Amino acid sequence: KCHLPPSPKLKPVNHVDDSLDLGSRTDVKTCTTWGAPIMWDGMFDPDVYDKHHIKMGASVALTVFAIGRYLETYLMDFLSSADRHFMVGLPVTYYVFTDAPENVTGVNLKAGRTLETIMVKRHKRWQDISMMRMETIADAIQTRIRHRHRYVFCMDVDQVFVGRFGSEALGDSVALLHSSFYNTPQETYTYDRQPNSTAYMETGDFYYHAAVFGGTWQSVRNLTESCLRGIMTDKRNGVEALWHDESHLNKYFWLHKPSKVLSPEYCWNFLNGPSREIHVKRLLWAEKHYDILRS
Ligand code: 2GW
Ligand code: MN
Repeated sequence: KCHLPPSPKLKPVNHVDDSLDLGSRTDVKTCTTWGAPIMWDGMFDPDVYDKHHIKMGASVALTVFAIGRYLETYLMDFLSSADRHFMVGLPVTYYVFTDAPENVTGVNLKAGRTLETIMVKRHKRWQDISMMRMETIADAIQTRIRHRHRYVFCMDVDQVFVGRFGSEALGDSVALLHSSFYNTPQETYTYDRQPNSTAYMETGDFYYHAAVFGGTWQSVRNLTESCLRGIMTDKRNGVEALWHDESHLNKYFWLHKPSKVLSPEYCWNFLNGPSREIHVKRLLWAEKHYDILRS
C-alpha cells in the first residue's frame, strides 16, 4: 500500500488518496519508493476526489505567464480550455502575469472562476523570462495567493487542456513526469551536470517537467524561493543551469520529495508517437513556433 508521507506543517486533511487503487494499473509504476502515488488514469474515482475537495472548500490558484508574443499566440486557448477542464467544480483564480495587461481582453469565464492580471517587466533574455517566474510566483503567493487559496498550480502557457485535469491532482507537493523521459533510463535525464551550478546533480528519481508543478501555497512558496536562490547564486557565479528553471526544479524535488507525482497524461507532447500506457490525454503541448517566438 502506498502511504503519503506525513506533512507535519499541515493539518492532516483526511486522506482522500487512500481511496486510490494502486493495483488497478499493472502496466505502469503507481507508487514512488518514498510512498507518493503516481497518478494514472484508472487508479482513482474522480467523484471521490471532487466530493472530498468540495467538502473541504478547496480553492485553487493557477499561475501563468504570457509575456511578449506568448500572449497573442497562446493565452486565450490556454484559458478557455482551462475553464472547460481544469479543476471543474472548484473555485479557481487565474493569475496572468504579463507585460501587456491591456491585451488580456475578451476572456469569458465560467461561474466561480476569476482572473487577475498582474503586470510584470519583460526580461531581455528568454532564459530570464522563464527562470525569473520563480521570483514572481513567490511574490504573488506572499502578497495575494496565500490569503485566498490553499492550492497553487504553476504552468507554462504554451499548452491546451483536452481532458479532465481535476482535483485528483491536488496534493501537498506535486511534480509532473516529463513525457519525453518517463519511460527512458536515468542516463537520458537532462539534469544539470556542471559542478559549479547549484542545480548540479548526478542521480535523481525521475526527470520532472517544469511546465506543471503545484501543491499547497506553503510548499510552492518553498519551492519557488529555493529555486530562485539557486538561480541567483548561479548568476553570481557566472553559470546557468542546462534547462534553466527546470534544472533547479529537478534538484529541488530530488532534495524535497513530492507527495504526489502526475503521469505524463497531465502534459503530453502531441509529437510523441502513440503510447500504450496513455489512456487519456489531459493537457497537450501546443505547437512551438520558435522561429517567430524566439527571434
Ligand atoms: C521563452 C523561450 C524563448 C522565447 C520566449 C519565451 C517566453 C516564455 C516568452 O517570450 N514569453 C513568455 O511568457 N514565456 C513564458 O515562459 C511562457 O509562460 C512559457 O510557457 C514559459 C516557458 O517558456 P517556453 O514554454 O517557451 O519553454 P519550454 O516549453 O521549452 O519549457 C521548458 O523549459 C523551460 C526552461 O528552458 C521551462 O523550464 C519550462 O517550464 C519548461 O516547460
Ligand atoms: Mn512550454
